[in-house]
Amino acid sequence: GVNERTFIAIKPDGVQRRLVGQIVQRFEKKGFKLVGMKLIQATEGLLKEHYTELRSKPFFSGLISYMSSGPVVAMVWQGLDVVKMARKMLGETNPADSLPGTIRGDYCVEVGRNVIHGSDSVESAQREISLWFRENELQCWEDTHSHWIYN
Ligand code: DAT
Ligand code: MG
Repeated sequence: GVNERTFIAIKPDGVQRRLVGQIVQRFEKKGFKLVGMKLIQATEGLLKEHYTELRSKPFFSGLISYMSSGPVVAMVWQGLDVVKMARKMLGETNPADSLPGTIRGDYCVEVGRNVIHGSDSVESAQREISLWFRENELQCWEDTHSHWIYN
């Protein structure tokens, strides 16, 4: 439904490369609603929990050091089918497989520096949102032009 939420994070390379504004603008222009956002230096503990499914992968320790190498912009976006649509906006995990027009297709070249995270299912979105945000950091605000986005 229209109240679906996803967790999006602009990774340390995205922050360093000053891509925050352009990435946020893509989600705003699409019509999604921003309900949470913070700049955070993630601890290794948080990141290991966030990526727990990947803990046996050979790239896991490199992934954790990359993700903890600087602040990330953690966000929660809300809207119809936002989990799936945000994944489409991101592109594929490997930027080389990502079409131009997607965030990874437009802004990066290597899988180990792929600029942005997005939840891969509604269940993982709920898990990741509760891992990164407290309930009182999420805002429920009335979107005064939602009838121009939803009929
Ligand atoms: P995604 O971020 O598209 O959900 P994932 O959950 O499979 O992809 O992996 C999480 C991150 O781990 C990914 O954004 C970049 C890194 N990663 C994945 N596969 C990798 C690989 N083969 N080599 C290096 N890093 C990889
Ligand atoms: Mg993933």
